[in-house]
Amino acid sequence: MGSVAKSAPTSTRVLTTNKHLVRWVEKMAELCQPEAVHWVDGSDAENEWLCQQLVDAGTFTRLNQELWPGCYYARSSPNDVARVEDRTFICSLSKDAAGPTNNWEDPYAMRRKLKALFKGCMRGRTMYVLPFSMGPIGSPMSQIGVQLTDSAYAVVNMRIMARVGAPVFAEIDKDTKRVVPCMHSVGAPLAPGQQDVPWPQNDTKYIVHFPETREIWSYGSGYGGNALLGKKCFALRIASNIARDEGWMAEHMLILGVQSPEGEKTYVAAAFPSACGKTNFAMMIPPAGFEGWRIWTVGDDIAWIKPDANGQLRAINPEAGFFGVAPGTSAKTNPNAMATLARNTIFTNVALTPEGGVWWEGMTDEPPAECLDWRGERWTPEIGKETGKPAAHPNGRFTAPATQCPSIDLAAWNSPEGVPISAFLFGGRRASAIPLVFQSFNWSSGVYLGATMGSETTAAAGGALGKVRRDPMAMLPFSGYHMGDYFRHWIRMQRELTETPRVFHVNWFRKDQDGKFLWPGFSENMRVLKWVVDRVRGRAQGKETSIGWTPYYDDIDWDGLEMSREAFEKLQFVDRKAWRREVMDHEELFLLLHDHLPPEMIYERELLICRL
Ligand code: SAT
Ligand code: MN
Repeated sequence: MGSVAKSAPTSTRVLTTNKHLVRWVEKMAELCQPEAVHWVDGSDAENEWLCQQLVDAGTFTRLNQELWPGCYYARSSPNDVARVEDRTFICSLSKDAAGPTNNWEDPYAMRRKLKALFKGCMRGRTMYVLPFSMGPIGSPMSQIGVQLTDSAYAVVNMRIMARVGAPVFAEIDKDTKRVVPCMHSVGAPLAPGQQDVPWPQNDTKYIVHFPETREIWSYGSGYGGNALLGKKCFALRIASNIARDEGWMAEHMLILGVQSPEGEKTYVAAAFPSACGKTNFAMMIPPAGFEGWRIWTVGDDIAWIKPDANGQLRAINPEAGFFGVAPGTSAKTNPNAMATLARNTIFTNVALTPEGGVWWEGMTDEPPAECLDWRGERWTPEIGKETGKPAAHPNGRFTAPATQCPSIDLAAWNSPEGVPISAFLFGGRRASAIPLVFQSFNWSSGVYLGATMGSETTAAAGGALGKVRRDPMAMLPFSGYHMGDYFRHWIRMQRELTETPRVFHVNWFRKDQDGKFLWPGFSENMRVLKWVVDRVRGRAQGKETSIGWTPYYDDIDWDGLEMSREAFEKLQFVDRKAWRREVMDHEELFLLLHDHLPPEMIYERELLICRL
């Protein structure tokens, strides 16, 4: 990358004419007392300068540029490796508005607490003024935020994950949209002359949302969803509030387009909890037997969905990059992801190889003979076996630009009006009871499917293995208001639509009595997706069962896959006994939410019980 100037940034001058923004920045600088204020223009030169600073500070290691051009490597502090759900707060005026599944504190009390925490918290550091657009700049579906942060790591990651810099300031200067203020500090002020650490953070962490005033305050963490405030904090928790008020939806969903050999394109959005293969599904390459078919990726994590003037739901991906889990990603499981992260990518908490490359569990069949693990300690396959310690943290991540993905639907991804959504898919990781695929009878039974979806906890998530956790629409940690009201909002959306998308439930993870997966998954999921498209287009039969419409064996395209009629029946078996237990489990969630639960959910449950 050549030599990089170490001089001070040129753009410490104010880059906006918006007086409110200037005043707010001044006020916050007064509170946080940074050494310098840097207005982020988003240029390549600025990015290189920031990355060089991170290298000098020991936060970044520049990877071997022959092997990994434009790539950097970071290790977080061991107690700052994931989102912190128990430190995440929704501070609405009333506790009731946040609901029983969110942490709540009185907003006035929380503001006092935050003020004390942020007082002088940026001493000795630079405060970056980072403007970002979630969604294409200028799109009517986009939203704008400004993140003030003392973390250059957050800035360079946000630059990949969102549209940032001068064009966003230009948009702010038009003064046509409300700007969401986002405060972020790692909470590690430096005394004069004090030596910095590679990963500054604070053991006290707060991820706070004020839904009514649309504000985010994040303290103590430099990692992922805690620090890249455009992502979960804005695009889901705050946006879900905006969406409810304005009649649209902010969802934890991937968006993909299915293209037939004839060129027909059908877009679907899908919600799976983490570690259920959302990124793999969004970037799928169709299997043998599906020549001429293509999957186009629009997004892998978040969808903003809105009815257009004709009552058709349209979706945009508000993000500009992928913040994906590295372990398990390989040329076999997801070649498109591997191509995406081959350059201009930031790797966090994976292993560093002696030749200046990265490695993680599952990347190759053969681990490297030797490497440094995510803590920076020497790791060999033998040490790994002895200690049981993986080389990469299970939540090790890559931050990669979406435009580098070979399957990116570039036109759709940049389109201000978004893509038409024809189907919603809900799914989880379920060893038993739940068939490979079934379709809900209608919108409200589809909302019920999403509301009651569950997933077995994985090692990455911690806790008891294999226990089913209810995670409605995969939004449990991300809905910025009461889950019961969130279901009501889903129910109500139908009134805005001339044609409702069809709703499906999928489960790639069903096992037989011996614990063997009944379905090969990955690219073979295309067969299920094709049935979904055929149903949407009115081309495929469905068999009515007590839980919904299921495919007949002959309605699935089996070209290129060995799957007997009997094996398929097993995959699709509706086990009434298991489903009765399932319904009891739904009741538990409903009891928790009962005083805000829309009546449709109760009716749907009753109907399901009758059918069973
Ligand atoms: O750290 S993030 O919230 O961005 C990713 C995740 O936890 O799903
Ligand atoms: Mn996610």
